[in-house]
Amino acid sequence: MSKPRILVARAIFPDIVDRLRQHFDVEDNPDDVIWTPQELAARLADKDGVLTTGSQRIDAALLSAAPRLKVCANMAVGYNNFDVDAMTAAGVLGTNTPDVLTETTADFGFALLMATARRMTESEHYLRAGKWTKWSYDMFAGSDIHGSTLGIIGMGRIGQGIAKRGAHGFGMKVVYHNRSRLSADLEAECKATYVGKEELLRTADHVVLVVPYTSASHHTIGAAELALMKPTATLVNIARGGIVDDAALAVALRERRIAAAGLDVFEGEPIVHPDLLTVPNVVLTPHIASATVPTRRAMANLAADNLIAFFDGRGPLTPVNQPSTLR
Ligand code: 8YV
Repeated sequence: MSKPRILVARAIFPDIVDRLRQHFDVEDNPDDVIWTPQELAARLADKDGVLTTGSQRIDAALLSAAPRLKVCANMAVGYNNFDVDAMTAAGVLGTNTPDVLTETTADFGFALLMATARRMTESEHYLRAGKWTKWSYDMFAGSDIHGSTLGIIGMGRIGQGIAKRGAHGFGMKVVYHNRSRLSADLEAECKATYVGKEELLRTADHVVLVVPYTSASHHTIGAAELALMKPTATLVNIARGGIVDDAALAVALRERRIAAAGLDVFEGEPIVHPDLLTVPNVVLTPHIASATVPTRRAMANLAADNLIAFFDGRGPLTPVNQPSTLR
Protein backbone atom coordinates (compact mmCIF):
# COMPACT_ATOMS: atom_id res chain seq x y z
CA MET A 1 0.00 0.00 0.00
CA SER A 2 1.34 3.47 -0.82
CA LYS A 3 2.20 5.80 2.03
CA PRO A 4 0.19 8.98 2.72
CA ARG A 5 1.76 12.06 1.15
CA ILE A 6 2.90 14.81 3.51
CA LEU A 7 4.25 18.31 2.95
CA VAL A 8 6.60 19.83 5.54
CA ALA A 9 6.02 23.48 4.68
CA ARG A 10 9.08 25.06 6.34
CA ALA A 11 12.57 23.80 7.18
CA ILE A 12 12.62 21.89 10.48
CA PHE A 13 15.11 19.55 12.18
CA PRO A 14 16.35 17.13 9.43
CA ASP A 15 16.24 14.08 11.72
CA ILE A 16 12.56 14.77 12.44
CA VAL A 17 11.88 14.95 8.69
CA ASP A 18 13.69 11.58 8.43
CA ARG A 19 11.39 10.20 11.12
CA LEU A 20 8.39 11.35 9.08
CA ARG A 21 9.87 9.60 6.00
CA GLN A 22 9.54 6.25 7.82
CA HIS A 23 5.76 6.73 7.76
CA PHE A 24 5.05 9.01 4.80
CA ASP A 25 6.00 10.02 1.32
CA VAL A 26 7.45 13.42 2.30
CA GLU A 27 8.06 16.61 0.34
CA ASP A 28 10.00 19.04 2.51
CA ASN A 29 11.47 22.52 2.20
CA PRO A 30 15.11 22.25 3.38
CA ASP A 31 16.02 25.63 1.84
CA ASP A 32 13.20 27.22 3.86
CA VAL A 33 11.67 29.04 0.91
CA ILE A 34 8.72 31.24 1.86
CA TRP A 35 6.04 30.06 -0.57
CA THR A 36 3.20 32.31 -1.67
CA PRO A 37 -0.31 31.03 -0.85
CA GLN A 38 -0.55 29.92 -4.52
CA GLU A 39 2.76 28.02 -4.34
CA LEU A 40 1.67 26.37 -1.09
CA ALA A 41 -1.68 25.40 -2.65
CA ALA A 42 0.07 23.91 -5.70
CA ARG A 43 2.29 21.77 -3.45
CA LEU A 44 -0.71 20.64 -1.40
CA ALA A 45 -2.77 19.63 -4.47
CA ASP A 46 -1.73 15.96 -4.08
CA LYS A 47 -0.98 15.85 -0.31
CA ASP A 48 -2.87 14.08 2.47
CA GLY A 49 -1.33 16.03 5.33
CA VAL A 50 0.81 19.06 6.06
CA LEU A 51 3.15 20.17 8.84
CA THR A 52 2.83 23.95 9.10
CA THR A 53 4.42 26.63 11.24
CA GLY A 54 2.48 29.71 12.32
CA SER A 55 3.07 31.47 9.01
CA GLN A 56 1.10 29.35 6.50
CA ARG A 57 -2.55 30.35 6.18
CA ILE A 58 -4.96 27.40 5.87
CA ASP A 59 -8.29 28.77 4.62
CA ALA A 60 -11.25 27.81 2.43
CA ALA A 61 -9.47 28.73 -0.84
CA LEU A 62 -6.47 26.58 0.03
CA LEU A 63 -8.66 23.68 1.19
CA SER A 64 -10.54 23.61 -2.10
CA ALA A 65 -7.22 23.60 -4.00
CA ALA A 66 -6.06 20.65 -1.84
CA PRO A 67 -8.90 18.12 -2.11
CA ARG A 68 -6.95 15.22 -0.51
CA LEU A 69 -5.77 17.22 2.52
CA LYS A 70 -7.07 15.64 5.74
CA VAL A 71 -4.89 17.00 8.53
CA CYS A 72 -2.83 20.13 9.23
CA ALA A 73 -0.33 19.83 12.09
CA ASN A 74 0.81 23.24 13.29
CA MET A 75 4.22 23.48 14.96
CA ALA A 76 2.91 26.19 17.31
CA VAL A 77 0.48 26.41 20.18
CA GLY A 78 -1.26 29.40 18.56
CA TYR A 79 -3.22 28.52 15.44
CA ASN A 80 -4.67 31.79 14.20
CA ASN A 81 -3.14 30.88 10.81
CA PHE A 82 -5.91 28.24 10.61
CA ASP A 83 -9.41 29.22 9.56
CA VAL A 84 -10.81 26.63 11.95
CA ASP A 85 -14.41 27.04 10.80
CA ALA A 86 -13.43 26.47 7.16
CA MET A 87 -11.35 23.43 8.16
CA THR A 88 -14.15 21.93 10.25
CA ALA A 89 -16.69 22.54 7.46
CA ALA A 90 -14.35 20.80 4.99
CA GLY A 91 -13.78 17.84 7.36
CA VAL A 92 -10.10 18.71 7.86
CA LEU A 93 -8.45 18.23 11.25
CA GLY A 94 -6.06 20.73 12.79
CA THR A 95 -3.56 20.11 15.59
CA ASN A 96 -1.25 22.38 17.62
CA THR A 97 1.61 21.96 20.13
CA PRO A 98 0.38 22.88 23.62
CA ASP A 99 2.25 22.19 26.89
CA VAL A 100 5.67 21.42 25.39
CA LEU A 101 6.53 25.14 25.11
CA THR A 102 4.82 26.51 28.22
CA GLU A 103 7.78 26.86 30.58
CA THR A 104 10.25 28.00 27.89
CA THR A 105 7.83 30.69 26.72
CA ALA A 106 7.07 31.80 30.27
CA ASP A 107 10.85 32.06 30.91
CA PHE A 108 11.16 34.29 27.85
CA GLY A 109 8.18 36.43 28.83
CA PHE A 110 9.84 37.06 32.15
CA ALA A 111 13.23 37.76 30.53
CA LEU A 112 11.61 40.29 28.19
CA LEU A 113 9.82 41.92 31.12
CA MET A 114 13.10 42.27 33.02
CA ALA A 115 15.02 43.52 29.98
CA THR A 116 12.30 46.10 29.33
CA ALA A 117 11.88 47.38 32.88
CA ARG A 118 15.64 47.52 33.47
CA ARG A 119 16.42 49.04 30.04
CA MET A 120 18.96 46.38 29.12
CA THR A 121 19.07 46.69 25.35
CA GLU A 122 18.87 50.49 25.34
CA SER A 123 21.83 50.68 27.74
CA GLU A 124 23.79 48.06 25.78
CA HIS A 125 23.39 50.08 22.57
CA TYR A 126 24.69 53.13 24.46
CA LEU A 127 27.73 51.21 25.69
CA ARG A 128 28.49 49.69 22.27
CA ALA A 129 28.23 53.14 20.68
CA GLY A 130 31.11 54.28 22.92
CA LYS A 131 28.93 56.78 24.78
CA TRP A 132 29.70 55.47 28.28
CA THR A 133 32.28 57.86 29.68
CA LYS A 134 31.17 58.18 33.31
CA TRP A 135 28.73 56.74 35.88
CA SER A 136 25.81 58.93 36.84
CA TYR A 137 23.10 58.55 39.48
CA ASP A 138 20.19 58.27 37.08
CA MET A 139 21.84 56.59 34.12
CA PHE A 140 19.33 54.10 32.67
CA ALA A 141 17.33 54.08 35.89
CA GLY A 142 14.35 51.87 35.23
CA SER A 143 11.56 50.40 37.31
CA ASP A 144 11.62 47.56 39.81
CA ILE A 145 10.29 44.08 39.20
CA HIS A 146 10.42 42.73 42.77
CA GLY A 147 7.51 43.84 44.91
CA SER A 148 5.71 45.53 41.99
CA THR A 149 2.28 44.72 40.54
CA LEU A 150 2.24 42.38 37.55
CA GLY A 151 -0.86 42.45 35.36
CA ILE A 152 -1.37 39.47 33.04
CA ILE A 153 -3.94 39.60 30.26
CA GLY A 154 -4.61 36.02 29.11
CA MET A 155 -4.27 33.48 31.90
CA GLY A 156 -3.78 30.22 30.00
CA ARG A 157 -0.87 27.90 30.65
CA ILE A 158 1.81 30.44 29.68
CA GLY A 159 0.14 33.28 31.59
CA GLN A 160 0.01 31.04 34.67
CA GLY A 161 3.72 30.23 34.23
CA ILE A 162 4.55 33.94 34.21
CA ALA A 163 2.32 34.56 37.24
CA LYS A 164 4.11 31.86 39.25
CA ARG A 165 7.53 33.25 38.33
CA GLY A 166 6.43 36.73 39.38
CA ALA A 167 4.64 35.78 42.60
CA HIS A 168 6.96 33.08 43.91
CA GLY A 169 10.29 34.26 42.48
CA PHE A 170 10.02 38.04 42.72
CA GLY A 171 7.40 38.69 45.38
CA MET A 172 5.15 40.47 42.87
CA LYS A 173 1.49 41.14 43.46
CA VAL A 174 -0.22 39.42 40.52
CA VAL A 175 -3.53 40.54 39.00
CA TYR A 176 -4.96 38.96 35.87
CA HIS A 177 -7.73 39.32 33.35
CA ASN A 178 -9.05 36.45 31.26
CA ARG A 179 -12.20 35.47 29.36
CA SER A 180 -13.04 33.15 32.25
CA ARG A 181 -11.90 33.19 35.84
CA LEU A 182 -9.49 30.46 37.01
CA SER A 183 -10.53 27.94 39.65
CA ALA A 184 -9.81 28.93 43.26
CA ASP A 185 -7.06 26.27 43.36
CA LEU A 186 -5.29 27.66 40.29
CA GLU A 187 -5.63 31.23 41.57
CA ALA A 188 -4.01 30.14 44.83
CA GLU A 189 -1.21 28.29 42.99
CA CYS A 190 -0.47 31.40 40.91
CA LYS A 191 -1.16 33.78 43.83
CA ALA A 192 -3.20 35.75 41.30
CA THR A 193 -6.28 37.94 41.74
CA TYR A 194 -8.91 38.32 39.02
CA VAL A 195 -9.69 41.94 38.06
CA GLY A 196 -11.42 43.76 35.19
CA LYS A 197 -9.26 44.83 32.25
CA GLU A 198 -9.55 48.53 33.09
CA GLU A 199 -8.53 48.02 36.71
CA LEU A 200 -5.59 45.91 35.58
CA LEU A 201 -4.40 48.59 33.18
CA ARG A 202 -4.75 51.33 35.79
CA THR A 203 -3.00 49.49 38.63
CA ALA A 204 -0.30 47.28 37.10
CA ASP A 205 3.32 48.37 37.01
CA HIS A 206 3.98 45.79 34.29
CA VAL A 207 1.41 44.45 31.84
CA VAL A 208 2.12 41.17 30.03
CA LEU A 209 -0.06 40.02 27.12
CA VAL A 210 -0.52 36.29 26.56
CA VAL A 211 -3.95 36.08 24.87
CA PRO A 212 -4.58 34.06 21.69
CA TYR A 213 -5.25 36.15 18.59
CA THR A 214 -8.88 36.19 17.42
CA SER A 215 -11.04 38.90 15.87
CA ALA A 216 -12.23 39.62 19.44
CA SER A 217 -8.70 40.11 20.78
CA HIS A 218 -7.57 42.32 17.86
CA HIS A 219 -6.10 45.54 19.33
CA THR A 220 -6.76 44.51 22.93
CA ILE A 221 -4.28 47.32 23.61
CA GLY A 222 -4.79 50.49 21.57
CA ALA A 223 -4.54 54.22 22.28
CA ALA A 224 -7.43 54.19 24.79
CA GLU A 225 -5.95 51.31 26.82
CA LEU A 226 -2.44 52.80 26.73
CA ALA A 227 -3.92 56.02 28.12
CA LEU A 228 -5.17 54.12 31.17
CA MET A 229 -1.71 52.76 32.03
CA LYS A 230 0.67 54.39 34.51
CA PRO A 231 3.32 56.64 32.90
CA THR A 232 5.92 54.47 34.67
CA ALA A 233 4.43 51.20 33.38
CA THR A 234 5.92 48.67 30.98
CA LEU A 235 4.02 46.60 28.42
CA VAL A 236 5.18 43.20 27.15
CA ASN A 237 3.62 41.38 24.17
CA ILE A 238 4.60 37.73 23.67
CA ALA A 239 1.14 36.77 22.35
CA ARG A 240 0.61 37.67 18.70
CA GLY A 241 0.97 40.63 16.43
CA GLY A 242 -2.33 42.46 16.19
CA ILE A 243 -3.11 42.14 19.91
CA VAL A 244 -1.43 45.56 20.25
CA ASP A 245 -2.01 48.50 17.91
CA ASP A 246 1.69 48.95 17.13
CA ALA A 247 1.26 52.43 15.63
CA ALA A 248 -0.53 53.67 18.76
CA LEU A 249 2.12 52.02 20.95
CA ALA A 250 4.93 53.78 19.07
CA VAL A 251 3.22 57.14 19.75
CA ALA A 252 2.74 56.31 23.46
CA LEU A 253 6.41 55.31 23.77
CA ARG A 254 7.67 58.38 21.94
CA GLU A 255 5.54 60.69 24.09
CA ARG A 256 6.53 58.73 27.24
CA ARG A 257 2.90 58.06 28.09
CA ILE A 258 4.18 54.69 29.23
CA ALA A 259 7.80 54.02 30.20
CA ALA A 260 8.75 51.14 27.93
CA ALA A 261 7.62 48.11 25.96
CA GLY A 262 9.04 44.68 25.17
CA LEU A 263 7.77 43.11 21.96
CA ASP A 264 8.40 39.63 20.56
CA VAL A 265 5.50 39.71 18.09
CA PHE A 266 4.36 42.38 15.62
CA GLU A 267 1.49 43.32 13.35
CA GLY A 268 2.56 42.18 9.87
CA GLU A 269 5.79 40.47 11.06
CA PRO A 270 8.49 40.00 9.95
CA ILE A 271 7.93 43.64 8.97
CA VAL A 272 8.08 45.86 12.05
CA HIS A 273 6.28 49.23 12.25
CA PRO A 274 9.02 51.74 11.31
CA ASP A 275 8.19 54.02 14.26
CA LEU A 276 8.95 51.19 16.70
CA LEU A 277 12.42 50.91 15.19
CA THR A 278 13.23 54.53 16.03
CA VAL A 279 11.94 54.85 19.60
CA PRO A 280 14.62 53.99 22.20
CA ASN A 281 12.37 52.70 24.99
CA VAL A 282 11.37 49.43 23.39
CA VAL A 283 13.04 46.01 23.43
CA LEU A 284 12.43 44.17 20.15
CA THR A 285 12.96 40.44 19.53
CA PRO A 286 12.06 38.42 16.39
CA HIS A 287 9.32 36.04 17.67
CA ILE A 288 11.70 33.82 19.66
CA ALA A 289 9.78 33.17 22.89
CA SER A 290 9.71 29.40 22.31
CA ALA A 291 13.19 29.28 20.78
CA THR A 292 15.31 26.86 22.76
CA VAL A 293 16.62 23.77 21.01
CA PRO A 294 14.87 21.26 23.31
CA THR A 295 11.54 23.11 23.05
CA ARG A 296 11.65 23.63 19.29
CA ARG A 297 12.50 19.91 18.95
CA ALA A 298 9.60 18.99 21.24
CA MET A 299 7.26 21.17 19.14
CA ALA A 300 8.41 19.62 15.85
CA ASN A 301 8.19 16.10 17.33
CA LEU A 302 4.67 16.71 18.65
CA ALA A 303 3.55 18.02 15.23
CA ALA A 304 5.09 14.91 13.62
CA ASP A 305 3.47 12.63 16.22
CA ASN A 306 0.09 14.20 15.49
CA LEU A 307 0.46 13.29 11.79
CA ILE A 308 1.68 9.78 12.58
CA ALA A 309 -1.12 9.11 15.11
CA PHE A 310 -3.78 10.47 12.74
CA PHE A 311 -2.74 8.30 9.79
CA ASP A 312 -2.25 5.26 12.09
CA GLY A 313 -5.94 5.63 12.93
CA ARG A 314 -5.22 6.43 16.59
CA GLY A 315 -6.64 9.96 16.25
CA PRO A 316 -4.63 13.14 16.69
CA LEU A 317 -2.93 13.79 20.05
CA THR A 318 -3.67 17.52 20.38
CA PRO A 319 -6.54 18.48 18.05
CA VAL A 320 -7.91 22.01 17.80
CA ASN A 321 -11.20 21.04 16.10
CA GLN A 322 -13.55 18.08 15.81
CA PRO A 323 -15.10 17.81 12.35
CA SER A 324 -18.20 15.59 12.53
CA THR A 325 -17.10 13.79 9.36
CA LEU A 326 -13.55 13.65 8.10
CA ARG A 327 -12.48 13.90 4.48
C1 8YV B 1 6.24 29.62 17.20
C2 8YV B 1 4.37 30.57 18.66
O1 8YV B 1 7.61 29.73 17.20
O2 8YV B 1 3.68 28.47 19.44
C3 8YV B 1 3.34 29.58 19.07
O3 8YV B 1 2.15 29.92 19.02
O4 8YV B 1 4.09 31.70 18.48
C4 8YV B 1 5.80 30.18 18.52
O5 8YV B 1 6.14 29.28 19.51
C5 8YV B 1 5.75 30.25 15.93
O6 8YV B 1 4.36 30.39 15.88
C6 8YV B 1 6.20 29.44 14.72
O7 8YV B 1 5.44 28.28 14.55
